Amino acid sequence: MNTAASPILLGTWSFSLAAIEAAWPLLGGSKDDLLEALQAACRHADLDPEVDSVGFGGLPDASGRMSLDGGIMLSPLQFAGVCGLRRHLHPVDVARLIMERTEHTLLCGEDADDFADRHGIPSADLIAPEAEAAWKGWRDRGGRDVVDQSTDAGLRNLRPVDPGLGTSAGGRLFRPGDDSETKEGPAPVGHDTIGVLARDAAGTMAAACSTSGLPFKVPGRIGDSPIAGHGFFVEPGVGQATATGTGELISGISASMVAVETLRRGGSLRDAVQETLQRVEDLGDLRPHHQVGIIVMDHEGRFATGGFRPGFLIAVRDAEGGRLLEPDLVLRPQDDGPPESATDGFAKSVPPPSD
Ligand code: SD4
Repeated sequence: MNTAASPILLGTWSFSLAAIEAAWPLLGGSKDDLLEALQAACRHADLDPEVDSVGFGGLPDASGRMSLDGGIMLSPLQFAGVCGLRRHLHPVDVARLIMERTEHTLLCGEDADDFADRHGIPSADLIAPEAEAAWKGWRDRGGRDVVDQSTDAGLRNLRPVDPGLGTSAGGRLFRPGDDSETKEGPAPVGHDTIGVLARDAAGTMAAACSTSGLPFKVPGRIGDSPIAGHGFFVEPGVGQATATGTGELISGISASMVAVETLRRGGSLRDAVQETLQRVEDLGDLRPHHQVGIIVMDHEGRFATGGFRPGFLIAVRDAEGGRLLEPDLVLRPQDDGPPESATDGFAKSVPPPSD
């Protein structure tokens, strides 16, 4: 549990530490500064080819094409998400435009890309050579339906396990088909997003998420990250939250909404984390690769964090500097390390096209 006062930036996973560090100088006293800081943090992760779950370094869908999702939120009256971008690298930039220049809260697909074009956002090549190579490897190993082919496709360890910084794994939480070992053990694989919670010196809160979603997902699949209440939620005067991990589970319980609603009903920050993770547990039918990480902040800038299973890390940047934290609560601490196997898949993907 943290008792930090404002201003503060929190990010999901160790790779977000560099992103929130880059954003920190932008965190001034205006709402515009706050949103700029969130955009800068997400852009930083989007641009990093070493981060294989967000933006340019992210892994494509089953067809070999990238699609990016994201969202931004100041309040239940000021938020927007965008999903399925195929030509624009920074979903949070597009989401902010939707929030500020339309009366809508969610745009998707080609029309969202066209919307970004019309507002002068340059289009970009979204797929890094390494990500394309990973997709080709997956395809060449017969990747088509992870449910049946998790072993053949090299997708044994599907749960994201954050190796922290300074390891050979760098920002890679997801390395499908990569059997290489890090110093800490098998190369971690998984799926993750950058979620950022910001609070400025004036006490204004805002949240954002950016992701490439699940690797090799069924084309058109959308997770939690662009949807308010799921990947992020902000309630001025109460608190805010962001969730990461298996989007289908996060959406199934409206995880960020549950966390903030727990605060609204008088629960503590720890209650909010516990309630959210317990709802995941209560879903039942959980598989070895399932993971949910949650960060909850109250309106005074105090926060608490949790992971359903071990392997989640949180980045903090405040007046004391930047650092990584272990979650305050891990609901299933016994589920340590990557799962031995994942006999059930997570993407139920379609066959990839042949050349
Ligand atoms: C999703 N939750 O699309 C997102 C991305 C992710 O941790 O894996 N985040 O499911």
